[in-house]
Amino acid sequence: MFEEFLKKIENYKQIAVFSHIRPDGDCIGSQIALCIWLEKNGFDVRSFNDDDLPPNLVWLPEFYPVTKPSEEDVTECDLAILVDGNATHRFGKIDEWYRKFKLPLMMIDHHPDPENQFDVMISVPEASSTCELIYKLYVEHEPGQLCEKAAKALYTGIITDTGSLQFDSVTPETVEIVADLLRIGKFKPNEIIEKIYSNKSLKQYRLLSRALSTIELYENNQVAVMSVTQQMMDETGTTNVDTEGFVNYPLSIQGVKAAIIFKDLADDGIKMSLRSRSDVNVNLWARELDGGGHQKAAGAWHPGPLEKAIRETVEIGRKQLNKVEKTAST
Ligand SMILES: [Mn+2]
Repeated sequence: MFEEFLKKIENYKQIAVFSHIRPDGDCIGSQIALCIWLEKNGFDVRSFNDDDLPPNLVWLPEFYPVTKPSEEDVTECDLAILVDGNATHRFGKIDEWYRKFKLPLMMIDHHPDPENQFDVMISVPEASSTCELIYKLYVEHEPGQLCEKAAKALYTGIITDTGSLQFDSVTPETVEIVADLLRIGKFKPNEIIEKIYSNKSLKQYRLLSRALSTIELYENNQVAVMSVTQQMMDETGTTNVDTEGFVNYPLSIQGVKAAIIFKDLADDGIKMSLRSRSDVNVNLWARELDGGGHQKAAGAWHPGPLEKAIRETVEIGRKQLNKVEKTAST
């Protein structure tokens, strides 16, 4: 899988590794494990993200620092590697800089339909996570280089991107990889799970309680909609980051095939997260709204207002449900 990558990377010395904006466990975990790998193999590595890390991941850069990039940082590098995203516009300012400085790009990712803008592309949409791919890079090249820190970073990404090994993207191989990471990393799952999940604040639960009371079902109770408004966040002293994981509540209502959380972020418009636990493809759904993601988890924006966003999105979902029903009955 990494044959071309391993050959071409030898042409470079100073490498900048980027993870996508609004970072998550998989992009930061894969970024850190890749940086450790690059460093072990003699490259000069810098690790960048334009955004702050969410509070449950701030411990990860202890393994390898992730900083905000400047134009100057980027001019010092002769290659950029982008992880866990397949289009430069998902990575912040590097989108502009790589064009300006004609910086070669490589990409390692598991989202469908990559942009055609990379010199080397490792694109595996059926992989559970980008961390699973970075694990394979270690194994394919020199398994002995996989250290405790990299193992913990990779474990974090696989766990967060698979809903703790619950999603359909999890294969027997994914579980074998996790077993190997536990062995190599010499940690107990709870050491990391607690950092990722048991860090909720009371104000976050106050917001959750407001959000739960907005849940409505549509399309014969198959689509669940939850909303969070700027006012709710202001009144509970929370921000958009605090809504992480909320969508799983409407998604776990009996009979629901897909759930959407609408976040009315006032001037910024409405951010939607779509989740499926059926054959409903929320990636196609989000694409009709100029968003995208995976079959079971996708995102999109709507200019608003909220009621209009919900109405139009549910309308699109109706087509998806009909399509699924049709395929099921033939
Ligand atoms: Mn990912």
